[in-house]
Amino acid sequence: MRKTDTGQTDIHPSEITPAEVYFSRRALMAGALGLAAAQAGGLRPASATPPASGLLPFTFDRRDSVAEAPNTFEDISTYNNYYEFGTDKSDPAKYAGGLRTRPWNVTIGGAAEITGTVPLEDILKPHPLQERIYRFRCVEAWSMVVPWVGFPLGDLLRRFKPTANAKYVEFKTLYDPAQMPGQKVPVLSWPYVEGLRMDEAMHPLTLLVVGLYGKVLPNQNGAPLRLIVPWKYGFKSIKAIVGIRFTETQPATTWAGAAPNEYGFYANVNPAVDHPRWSQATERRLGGGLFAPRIPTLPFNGYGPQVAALYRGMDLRKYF
Ligand SMILES: Nc1nc2c(c(=O)[nH]1)N[C@H]1C(S)=C(S)[C@@H](COP(=O)(O)O)O[C@H]1N2
Ligand SMILES: [Mo]
Repeated sequence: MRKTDTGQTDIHPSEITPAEVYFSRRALMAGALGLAAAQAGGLRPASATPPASGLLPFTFDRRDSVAEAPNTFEDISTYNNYYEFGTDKSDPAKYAGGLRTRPWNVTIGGAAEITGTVPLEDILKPHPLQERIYRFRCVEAWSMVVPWVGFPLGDLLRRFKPTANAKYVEFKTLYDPAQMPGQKVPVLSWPYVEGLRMDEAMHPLTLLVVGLYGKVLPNQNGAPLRLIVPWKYGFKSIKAIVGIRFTETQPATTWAGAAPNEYGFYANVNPAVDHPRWSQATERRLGGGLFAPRIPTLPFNGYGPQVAALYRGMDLRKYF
């Protein structure tokens, strides 16, 4: 994997919204939404199917957000890992634009009372969108701060009434080499598969994401539906999800299968456990340039107070 961040951008300057402009506009929008809800007599914004493009309605979740300054939209959407579109950080922004994200179906299967194939609109409709500003850290030791828009994965999973046999959840990305040319190259086994233990999947920090910076997710960031697990290395946060399956045994995940000594199933951010080929003790925030100082990486990416209890009694060197 490449470790440089010198990828060129081909976004037109007029498309770039500086963070300060975005955040003041957001305050105005939130105010307008709040006013509309108050006029309708409702306490929270009505849930509605998010649009296929453009702006999204959301409420800001301050409690689950960090106070750090977000990276720019440009940083977040032009320096990506998405091997279905190439292995270079600049490939996804160049080649993912043509992916058709509508119509889109998600197949829910395995140990649940309700299973079947559900159109994206029905997956999203009952869930009011929240914006949460999360730290995000790639296993390659770069990190960023992102204003994601989504809703807790657990709220979706509960609708399908998982049974007592549901110990894990497995996620699958679309397999369509005609649309995802990287899948013609055997750099990974396709389709990309990820998984979580049931309690991790139900944790309120775990999000299904449909947008960032208040807009529909750019294709290179995993549209129309991707996972975000902020206390785990980035590869757990699978993009373009078409399958969700409740399983009794631990899912065989793509990176853990490709290099089991380098990538574990748990992949919790852990500065005390190095990657076999590099240190995980520090990270470099995107946007600071090549000479940005490295900053210390926090256990569980800083989310230890919320999630450390999930792993009580586990040897995190063995279950890395
Ligand atoms: N389907 C799929 N999902 C994926 C990947 C991928 O190659 N394919 N890369 C992962 C890795 S390694 C990271 S760091 C994040 C990057 O997310 P971002 O491009 O939105 O920053 O996506 C993850 N999800
Ligand atoms: Mo990553």
